[in-house]
Order: sequence, then C-alpha cells, then structure tokens
Amino acid sequence: MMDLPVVDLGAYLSASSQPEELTALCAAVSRSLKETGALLVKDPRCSAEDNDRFLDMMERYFERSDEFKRLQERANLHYQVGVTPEGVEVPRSLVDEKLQEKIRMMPEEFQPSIPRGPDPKWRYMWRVGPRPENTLFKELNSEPVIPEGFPEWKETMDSWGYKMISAIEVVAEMAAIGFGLPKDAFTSLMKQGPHLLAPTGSDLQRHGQEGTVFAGYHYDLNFLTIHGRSRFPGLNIWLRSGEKVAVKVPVGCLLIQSGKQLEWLTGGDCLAGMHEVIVTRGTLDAIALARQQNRSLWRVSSTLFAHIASDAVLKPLGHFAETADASKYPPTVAGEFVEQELSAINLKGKKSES
Ligand SMILES: O=C(O)CCC(=O)C(=O)O
Ligand SMILES: [Fe+2]
Repeated sequence: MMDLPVVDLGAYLSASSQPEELTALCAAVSRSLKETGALLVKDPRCSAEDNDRFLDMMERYFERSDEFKRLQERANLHYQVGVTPEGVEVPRSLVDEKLQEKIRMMPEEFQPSIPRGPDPKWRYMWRVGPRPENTLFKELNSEPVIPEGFPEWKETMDSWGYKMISAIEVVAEMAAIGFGLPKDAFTSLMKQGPHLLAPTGSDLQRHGQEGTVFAGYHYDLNFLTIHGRSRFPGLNIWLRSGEKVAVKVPVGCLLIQSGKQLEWLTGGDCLAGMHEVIVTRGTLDAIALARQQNRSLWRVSSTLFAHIASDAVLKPLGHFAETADASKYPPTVAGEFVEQELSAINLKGKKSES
C-alpha cells in the first residue's frame, strides 16, 4: 500500500519560497496526477472545522425522509442542480463494454468490485462560482435549489465551495507549470466553468454490508475533482501502473483526482483517475465507532467537481498537441462533451430522446 505524497499549497502561495522550491513543488503535483491520478494537498485556507460544518449540515439533510429530499429533485435539468436520489446514477463500468473488457484483463487482486446496478448513493448538486452571461449550455448553468428548513444552506455550501475552488485553482496552476505549460493554461479555461459542489450521501444503516458498491468503478468526466475528508473511508483508486490503492486522507488534507477533461487537455499524458467507493473493513470499523458515539450513519463525501467552461474547447494544449495520442482527443466543446458523458451515466436523456 502506497502513501500518496502531500503537497503543501501554503509553500506555493508563500512569497518567501525559492524558485527551485516552487519548481519542485509543481513537478510533484504533475507527477502525482500522472502516476496516480490523484494528489493529497494541504491548504491553509481550508480547515478541518470548515469541512465539519459542511458535513454536519449534509448529514442532517440526507437523514430527512425520501419524500422531503425528492422535493429538491430536478430530473429535467439532468440532476445538475438539487438532489439525485439513490438508484439513478449508473457507474460507467456497468454500461461501458470497453471498460468491462479492461476489468477482465486485470490481475484478480486489482479488479474492482463489479456493480450489478445503479449506485445506491444519493447526491446533491450545488453550483459554485459566477455563471456565464451568454452560454449555449443553459441547463448546465441553472439556478440553485435550496431545501426548506436549512437557513444556513447557501452560506455553508458557498463558503465550502469557494474554498475548494480556491484550492483547485492553485493545484491547476501548479499542474500547468509542472506539465510545462503556461501557468494560466488551465485556470484561464476554468473561468465561469459549471463547477459543482456535489456531496454524495450513502445510508450505511441500510447499505452497510461489506462489499456494497456505493460508486462503481468509474472516472470523473470533469477537469479536477477535490474532496475533503469523509468520516467513513471506502475510496479505492487505480494507479497508472494498474495497482489498486485504498486512499487514506490525513486529517486536514484534501484529495484531488484527475478527470477526463484534464486527460483531454494533456492529450492523454495524464489519464483520468479510475476509482470506486465500496464498503470495506475500514468502513465497517468506522460504522462501529459511529454507532458507539451515536453519530450519523450517513457517509457524506465533500466532493467538488471543477470544470472547464462549457463554451471552451477541449483539445491537447501546447506541446501536448504534438504527441502521438493527440489525435484521440479531437477539439470538442466542453459543454457538448459533458452532455455526452452525462447521458452515458443516465443523468441526461440520450440524444435521440431529447
Ligand atoms: O462518495 C465519494 O467519496 C466520491 C464518489 C465519487 O467518486 C464521485 O462522486 O464521483
Ligand atoms: Fe468519482
């Protein structure tokens, strides 16, 4: 089992760091994203208390009845705002034959758990950051949904969301430098992107058996994903080497994962990180402890999906346009790419139906 390196964003943000130190930090960021599809960071601006305030509120929300939560469901907006009930989102590995083939080729010890149906997790989508005034992708940029009886909702979601975006922007800048691109190569494309704070909620009381798959083997379709620490472990990631690793996020750290849009922009030099969330022995231990301490048995993730702006074009940037695989990543409008991916995982009606 491998420990992911922890990169201190404070050192990058500090004016007193030496140029050689900065170069080394940026190289560590791009190397970790490339070799593991993931990266642990510490950001002095995102505290464990901020994360707790967010998790406490989301636990209270997910504990409400199904009828209550369904009032926040917006299927017509492809679930891109409000709640997604359990049993809607389909893991890529259930529908993608190429991916299934890839799984069959893996050594048994690294094979993911094979989901038999849609994910039994709920999710809440909250848009974060300014929206574009003019866009061809209105529904990816819709108005927020606020559940009744949560006066602190907007402030809590926005403050956690903005903090996570600030951390992602620093990582995106460092990654660009590490990949040999101009410093703003990624961040300039992220401006007014349809960033989503998208915590998952999994009911461990009902679905707490070892081996239950909460999020089947998949990649994230966005640019970079960032998660705070969850109160229940269970995330497995696959390294570029094919090895499967259970992720441990140290207290006060954030986990970053590379998404498909980053893969596109680097012409496949950095692949989207594959991952799954399942009930492991570690999850069972955390469930036992939570029961003892009379805490919530909802597993909440503090996930934020950072996106490339919907109207921007995805294509290999700079020197990545010259690589052998570049032609596998033809210029594609980011919003169109997102819509295709959403329909593959059941969050948007297929093109022929819409
Ligand atoms: O529930 C989690 O910890 C993360 C789930 C996940 O991979 C996702 O939301 O894409
Ligand atoms: Fe994911």
